[in-house]
Amino acid sequence: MSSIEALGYTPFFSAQFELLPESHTLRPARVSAESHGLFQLLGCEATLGELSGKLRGQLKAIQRPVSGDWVAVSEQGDRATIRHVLDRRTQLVRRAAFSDLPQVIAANVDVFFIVTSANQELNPRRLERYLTAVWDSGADPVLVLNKIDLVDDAAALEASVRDVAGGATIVSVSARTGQGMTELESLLSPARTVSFIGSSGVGKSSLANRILGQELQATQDTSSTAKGRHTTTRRELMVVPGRGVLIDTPGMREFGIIDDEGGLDTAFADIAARAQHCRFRDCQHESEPGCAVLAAAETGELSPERLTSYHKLKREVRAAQARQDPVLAANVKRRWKSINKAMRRRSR
Ligand SMILES: Nc1nc2c(ncn2[C@@H]2O[C@H](COP(=O)(O)OP(=O)(O)O)[C@@H](O)[C@H]2O)c(=O)[nH]1
Ligand SMILES: [Mg+2]
Ligand SMILES: [Zn+2]
Repeated sequence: MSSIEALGYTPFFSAQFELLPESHTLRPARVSAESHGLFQLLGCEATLGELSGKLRGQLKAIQRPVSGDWVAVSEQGDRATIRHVLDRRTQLVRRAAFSDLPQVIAANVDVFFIVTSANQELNPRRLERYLTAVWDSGADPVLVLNKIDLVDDAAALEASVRDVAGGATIVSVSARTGQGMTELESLLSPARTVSFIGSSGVGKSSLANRILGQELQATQDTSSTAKGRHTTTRRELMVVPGRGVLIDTPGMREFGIIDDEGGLDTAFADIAARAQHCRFRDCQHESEPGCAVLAAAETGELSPERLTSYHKLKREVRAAQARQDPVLAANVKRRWKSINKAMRRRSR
């Protein structure tokens, strides 16, 4: 495997690159971090790049390169000019806390490890939110329950999130003792990009460090309080030799759902499956007669909290769509991909 392939340069990207009219004068590179309009690059000679003037004028905010993006650059020594941003295979989008605008957290991630801390109260509602966003992104989610060294019954904990997880794999680990790390690491593979998301202090950087086998990421010891302190200041992309690519994201206080309904229907595949038996095709499962979803909530087959959470996220998606940037319409393809995934899962 060449070094650029080890960075995750698959035919999806090389095919796009080779179709660029001036591809013989350019090189592919992967963005590992971004700060104030300067992009850290891997895979080419230059280590830092800037957008070409033309791109600066053309790109919508959501199209600007982020950690994980593949770009085509021309180089002048250690500096590069980014001439093209290759189409993303996946993108994780959230609604930014203050501006309300869509913000891409990471691009071209294959698997998101959604990390929660086993000792803080596990919040199923937050997990549903992350799962929705990850299914929307086009990547696969894995639920990671970290810090199991601090709990007595890890199996009970896993059982408590199984309904919420749906089709997602659940892995219990401890970044401190290394317990469960073999299972987590078995999900890595060369040329595949994985990333950790979750609230601050759940142990994302500690897990990344474990995998890398060295202290590349800043973590901070915060004594015995459940809440660790936020120490990651920017996203970073790292190659784990022979085992793929890893992107660490900063902790996010809020994760506003912005995007399609495909992710929601995948994260709530249990509700989507029942909805097929509602009397009305466009049933909103609020108060309609013959609603199979409400019936399931009444019998306790479906937890009322989960239904409430579904409604809440759905409203959030609607509100976001009403303000939506037209560029997001490009996500239609990904939405169908994730709906198809849900269908496959349901029919299994
Ligand atoms: N007991 C215990 N503490 C952990 C574990 N993983 C991380 N921590 C601690 O939790 C705090 C936050 O970890 P960090 O990796 O910086 O979290 P991040 O904000 O998600 O990147 C630090 O004090 C870590 O030492 C674990 O598995 N067990
Ligand atoms: Mg961190
Ligand atoms: Zn219904």
